[in-house]
Amino acid sequence: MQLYDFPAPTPRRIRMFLAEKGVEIPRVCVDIAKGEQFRPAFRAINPSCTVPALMLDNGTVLSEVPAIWHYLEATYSKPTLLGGNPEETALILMWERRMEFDGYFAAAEAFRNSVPAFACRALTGPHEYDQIEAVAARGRARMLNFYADLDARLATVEFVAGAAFTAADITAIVSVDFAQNAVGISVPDRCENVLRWHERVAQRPSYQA
Ligand SMILES: N[C@@H](CCC(=O)N[C@@H](CS)C(=O)NCC(=O)O)C(=O)O
Repeated sequence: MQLYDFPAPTPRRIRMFLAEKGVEIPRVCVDIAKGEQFRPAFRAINPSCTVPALMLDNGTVLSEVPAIWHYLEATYSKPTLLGGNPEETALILMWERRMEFDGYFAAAEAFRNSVPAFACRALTGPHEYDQIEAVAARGRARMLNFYADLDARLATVEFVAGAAFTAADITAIVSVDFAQNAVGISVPDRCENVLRWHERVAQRPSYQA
């Protein structure tokens, strides 16, 4: 197995997942800052031109974070990050998807529609799309709503999907860090539950992945 990787938010979701499981697999850096994702050698591996991608020993390539997570969870079952029974798994998937849709995509809208380096590349992938300033503004507004909604959620539970740390926390913290570091949208001081949760999750060794 090898992981096609880069120090960017989405591959970090896989690195954190692996670190939580205590698993190390060989990594190949695809330098997306230099455009290596568009080179024929990588397109042959992942025509979506994105990282992460996981190549299995038989040559099968998995892209898309949830698909890679499910494979890794089935292969390295402990500790579970996707739940131990159907109800737990469904709840984790529900919360994880909300974190991605409301958090990660909000930060990505704000980032990719405003940074000059992404002119004509407002969406990832092989096709060109113009930036739209109104979408960047909407992404910033959505991110603030995400913080407020996450704060309300974390007022009642310790972790995003309930009592245990799960994949939903990985997507949530990667989204928060992406918004803070790449777009400058910090968690407001009033979102005390988010701040407390962030501090706690940041103490886990996997946070450094
Ligand atoms: N839907 C993909 C998205 C992956 C993605 O957006 N990766 C970014 C890095 S964070 C990327 O490869 N960007 C390449 C580019 O900007 O051209 C997944 O869930 O794995």
